[in-house]
Amino acid sequence: MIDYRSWRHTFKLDPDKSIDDEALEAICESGTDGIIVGGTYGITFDNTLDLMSRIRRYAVPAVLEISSLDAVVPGFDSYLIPLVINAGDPNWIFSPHVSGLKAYGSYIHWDEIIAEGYLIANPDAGVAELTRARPIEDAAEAKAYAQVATKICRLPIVYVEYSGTYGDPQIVRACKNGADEAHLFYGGGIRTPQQAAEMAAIADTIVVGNVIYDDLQAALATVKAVKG
Ligand code: 1GP
Repeated sequence: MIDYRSWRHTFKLDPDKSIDDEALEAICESGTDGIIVGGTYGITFDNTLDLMSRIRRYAVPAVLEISSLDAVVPGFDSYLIPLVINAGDPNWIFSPHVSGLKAYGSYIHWDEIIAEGYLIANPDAGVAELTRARPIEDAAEAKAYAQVATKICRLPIVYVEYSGTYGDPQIVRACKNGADEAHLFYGGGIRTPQQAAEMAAIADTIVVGNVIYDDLQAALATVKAVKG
């Protein structure tokens, strides 16, 4: 299993978005701790396999965050399995997991599987629409969600997902308090070194996504901001 607890910075690459070889090399050789492959829409076996094989030219650890049962590609170092803890559509809590285990259960290497309590904090994100995520009322509620994930469900990771917009540090801090010893990922809207440093001071690991495709140099600058 990958040592995600030592990760401070990751890039998230979306199989549905194109990235040329030069940009991919810069991302993989940037000094980031790991690459997460994942996305919400348009994820297929073929585009996931293609991206994985291109990332595999580099030594950086690569994990797949599974969002579609049609796109479970062997060959990653580990597999992140999200449980959407504020999903308004209950089918998003366990149904896909049951289907996945029925289909692939006998092939699973359990030491490669890492479950994450996924808290969707940006109501405008595609994944919020897909899962009909319940809005988070305030910091106390955010902390309670993190406690549900880590104290009740005993999940090792809480992932605060603000995908597409920069989050509220108070909400992220409340999640960190609730998560206690569990590991906190933060992702969403990081575009500058200052934002990277601010969220990395609260969360254990930050995830940088969209800016890779809009402004590669800005994306690369977030690594140094976190890892020095
Ligand atoms: C998305 O949390 C990641 O799943 C990163 O968010 O794309 O907004 O950087 P951004």
